[in-house]
Amino acid sequence: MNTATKLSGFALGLAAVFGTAYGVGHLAGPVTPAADTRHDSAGTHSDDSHDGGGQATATDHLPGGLLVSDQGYTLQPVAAPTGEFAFRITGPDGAPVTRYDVAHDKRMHLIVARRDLSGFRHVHPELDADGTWRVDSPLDGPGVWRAFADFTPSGGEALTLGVDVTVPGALAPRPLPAPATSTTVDGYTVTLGGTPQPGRTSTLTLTISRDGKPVTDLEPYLGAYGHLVALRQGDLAYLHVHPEGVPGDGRTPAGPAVSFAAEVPSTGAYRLYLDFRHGGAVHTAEFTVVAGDTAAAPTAAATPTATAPAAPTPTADAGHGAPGHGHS
Ligand SMILES: [Cu+2]
Repeated sequence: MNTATKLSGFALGLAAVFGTAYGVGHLAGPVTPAADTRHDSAGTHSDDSHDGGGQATATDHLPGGLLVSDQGYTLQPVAAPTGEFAFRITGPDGAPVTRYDVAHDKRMHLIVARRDLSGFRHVHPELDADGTWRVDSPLDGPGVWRAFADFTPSGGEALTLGVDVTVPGALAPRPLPAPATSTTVDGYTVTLGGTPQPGRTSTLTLTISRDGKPVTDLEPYLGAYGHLVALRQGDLAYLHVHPEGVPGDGRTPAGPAVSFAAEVPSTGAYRLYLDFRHGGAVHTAEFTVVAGDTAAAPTAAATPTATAPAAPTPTADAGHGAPGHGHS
């Protein structure tokens, strides 16, 4: 088993993810901002001018997933047969990207969630020769979905692009569930220890049990004992956080606890999604957490979809007549 290579790749991925998600350049060591990459238009990047060591841009301070196009790469959903979801990534030259680096065992991670933070899925599409990614649609029902493509183009750095996709039909918006430190999924109980703090690294520890017994034989999933995605309420900023320790490194237990180093970019409510593998299946445990000022704690009334069920933004209709809206 090529542990050194996997570990190295994992560490590189980790640095890239953290750099992208949190804008903490010091974690990304070799990544240095390059003045010419402030321009995202095609043509400012040539394949031989970047070795993957650094394509920092003015958007580096943003969390991932907020942009449909960044650093010359654009996420484009394409028409697909019923039951399938398909998309392309076009590169700085405008052509679909066909070469990707493997990160966390896969060349493409597709994460979807509705705008109300329900319906989370994490799937792995297959790449056609022409650069189209296809997968059985994870868009499980009507609503406005955010689809995140988390990938590393060969010769580039890790990126997470996001795009809204609407599935027509009657929408039953879900209020954000209240913050909790314990949840159940598929017969497992998962507890959350730790609280994310804006702007600094916090340890989040998720502990898994079943029938009252700690689970100590978690199975590696994508090279780790757990994958944690956090989405910020309000804009679905995407934070992909990875566990401390790697299966097989001689010091990382296979449960019941999996710890993550997480840093959230702001106060506010976040939905955490923990993917873990046990019994030959992947399970997803979800939590709502509030970072920083607890006055920002979510309530049903504060949930965007509660005031505008058919729109992804709370003031799309009411705002025009509201005092101080600023149409002058
Ligand atoms: Cu994945």
